[in-house]
Amino acid sequence: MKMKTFIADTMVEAVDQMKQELGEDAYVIESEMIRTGGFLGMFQKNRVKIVAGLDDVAHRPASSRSASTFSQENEVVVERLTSEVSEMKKMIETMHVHEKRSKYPDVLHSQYESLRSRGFSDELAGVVCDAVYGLIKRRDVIEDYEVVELIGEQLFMRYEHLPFGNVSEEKKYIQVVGPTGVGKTTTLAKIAARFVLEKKKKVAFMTTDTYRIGAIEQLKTYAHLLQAPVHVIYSKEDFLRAKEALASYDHVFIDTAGRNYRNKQYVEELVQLIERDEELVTYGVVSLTGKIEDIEAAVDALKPLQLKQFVLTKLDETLSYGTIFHLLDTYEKGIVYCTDGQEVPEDLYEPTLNELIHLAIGSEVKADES
Ligand SMILES: Nc1nc2c(ncn2[C@@H]2O[C@H](COP(=O)(O)OP(=O)(O)OP(=O)(O)O)[C@@H](O)[C@H]2O)c(=O)[nH]1
Ligand SMILES: [Mg+2]
Repeated sequence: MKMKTFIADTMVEAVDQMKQELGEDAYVIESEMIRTGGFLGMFQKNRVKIVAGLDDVAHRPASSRSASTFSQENEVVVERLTSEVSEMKKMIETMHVHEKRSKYPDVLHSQYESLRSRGFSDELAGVVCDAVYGLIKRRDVIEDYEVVELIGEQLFMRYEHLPFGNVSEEKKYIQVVGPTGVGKTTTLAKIAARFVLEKKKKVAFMTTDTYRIGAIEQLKTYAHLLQAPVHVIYSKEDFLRAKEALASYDHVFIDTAGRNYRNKQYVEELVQLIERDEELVTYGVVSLTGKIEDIEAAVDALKPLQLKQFVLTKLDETLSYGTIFHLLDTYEKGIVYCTDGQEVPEDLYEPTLNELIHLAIGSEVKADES
């Protein structure tokens, strides 16, 4: 490699000199401003100094490098540049997110991160923290607990119009639907037991789960403890007959099979089997241990069943409580029950919004007196 230094009044002149002397392949390795001339340090002039370089390979006559060597070299360069550009894009995106959130003071930023770690989406955590930021930005000092309380208040205001608890006691038929293994049968047994033990109701069961081996036996075990009859429904006619037979009962709890409801046919079968009327209420059962995308896909598929509210299960197995608020945001339906264990009927409760917020952020909301 050949190297040479050029000094000129401007960068453009220095580069011109370099190209005249070393040719078009020469390039600038480094450049700096220097001061030259003058007298005793006075009247000095700013000039540009560049160190130019010229690779030996560029000196060789073109014929000595084959076309294929050129194209191979070009490919390597293009590949390197593409990967560098994509790295830079990623860095810029990360910087954007960071810049967006770092507008928060530290005390709020750490709560934003805490919401994210509990399963709140970027978007929801951002909306809530933006609102809190609006409230605190003129304050010089703010404590952690105050920020947490303000977040709680924001969540409360956002969802207070939705129904929490308040199972539809006026409905005779109470149906649960949801993906496989979320806890439908166990939860139905818990609810039915509460109706018998606390509300002194006369209850019965129906099940459309004729797919899973042992499903009917599982329900019969619970029904036996409550001395309640179980009707197995294979067809719409079975359903109508069972309805007649159970005319004198206060409530009939309808269990359904857990299936991959992304398959529309399964949803249609269920719609056909259990005739919808004013006396029927359907609750969607969602396990909080599920991935949010899977939960959304299942709930979307269940739309024809007109879910009234959600039952949230397995709260004892996760800390991802952000999923609860994601559901409230996306579907605008409240939560009728939560379950937090396998014990029937103990591990079931009708939540208030305040309790759910407390679970998620560890703060009570003063505004909620309910
Ligand atoms: N830890 C925990 N386990 C639960 C809870 N609710 C249900 N389970 C357990 O989850 C498992 C599945 O419960 P099931 O009631 O059979 O679920 P399912 O939705 O009826 O299942 P399929 O009918 O097969 O779709 C059982 O072992 C239950 O004991 C809960 O709140 N917490
Ligand atoms: Mg079941």
